Amino acid sequence: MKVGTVALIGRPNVGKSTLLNSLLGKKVAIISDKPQTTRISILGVKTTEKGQIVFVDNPGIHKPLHTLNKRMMSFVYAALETSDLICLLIDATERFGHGDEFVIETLRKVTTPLFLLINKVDIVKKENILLIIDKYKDLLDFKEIIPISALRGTNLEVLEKEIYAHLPEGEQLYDDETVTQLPLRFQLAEIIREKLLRRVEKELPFVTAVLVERMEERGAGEPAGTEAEKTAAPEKPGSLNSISELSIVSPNFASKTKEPGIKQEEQARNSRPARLAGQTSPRPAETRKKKQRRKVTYIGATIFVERDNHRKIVIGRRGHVIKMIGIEARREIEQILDRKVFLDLKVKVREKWRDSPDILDLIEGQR
Ligand SMILES: Nc1nc2c(ncn2[C@@H]2O[C@H](COP(=O)(O)OP(=O)(O)OP(=O)(O)O)[C@@H](O)[C@H]2O)c(=O)[nH]1
Ligand SMILES: [Mg+2]
Repeated sequence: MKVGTVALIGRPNVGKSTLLNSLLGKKVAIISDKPQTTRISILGVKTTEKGQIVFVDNPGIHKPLHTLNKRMMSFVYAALETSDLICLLIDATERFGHGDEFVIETLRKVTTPLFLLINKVDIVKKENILLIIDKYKDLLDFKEIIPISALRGTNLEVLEKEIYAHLPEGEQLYDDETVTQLPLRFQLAEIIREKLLRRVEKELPFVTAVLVERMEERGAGEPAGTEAEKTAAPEKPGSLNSISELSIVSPNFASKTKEPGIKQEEQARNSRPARLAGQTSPRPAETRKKKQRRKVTYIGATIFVERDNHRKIVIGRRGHVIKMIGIEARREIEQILDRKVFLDLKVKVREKWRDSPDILDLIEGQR
């Protein structure tokens, strides 16, 4: 068996998380067109008849200004130290600049075998790829230089073959079924953050964080999210109920079916036949089943921002933005949990949370 850890490294937005998901054939990491989406190292295990590759997606390499960013970079440094192979991803559509020099300098100190992956070749001309190869080939001691498209899956088989060729022999580190080790709570917070990143611009992506504070099962008799319920069970930030831990062992973000639109969903809910007068009551077992089906998972999450004007942007005019984030996140979460979800999103201002260890600890505590 060939077994080893492969770190995906590179500047923000080059496509590391897209590559992780494509290699695994599953959505494990969230993706956005904004830089600094990934904030921690994310493991993705791929087991084949040849062996087991543990891919480690990482935050993008950047000069850290805040405590958050310093913590992000510490994941990168740890990954560089503990990997058997490093894949440096670059974006074929971007010109070489200071950020790339910083990456090269960071990697100069590392002795681990190194591949160069030229990503996004689906949207550049062949001549440009040759120019990039020419620019990079002598900058570091690359064992392989492979043009890929993480999005389209181009050349990923070649990449995997070359990775196996460079990995040591060893015992499997994880069982065959393991894909990632992310706790459910972290995944859910990330899904919410992904939908949020889609809807905000400028500095907003950098100043937002998501904390899933509560998650519990609620029955049909106690409608989810009412004020009465909230007062009955006071919020305990950082605490979670049992369900979060037992829901998913091997998380699968991948969509199973095409979701019905909101309208269809609402129609379905409204079209439940009302019991006619004189109709006999259902038998107890049936009632239990029905109740089970009607149970919802309540998820209470907080979106942190740094200023009140950020809060207004995230909420949007008449709550439009937060509503759309909520709808999109809830749909994906319902697919993962395979049950109805009530998603309760709040937006809180915490000045300078990016430099507040208590908030950073809470957010990191989700993983
Ligand atoms: N055309 C094209 N776009 C890609 C490709 N790979 C990634 N992208 C896009 O590039 C953007 C960034 O992708 P991510 O996977 O989030 O990048 P990342 O390197 O993980 O970014 P950070 O987490 O911020 O460091 C997204 O809009 C992706 O859709 C590719 O092969 N081709
Ligand atoms: Mg990423």
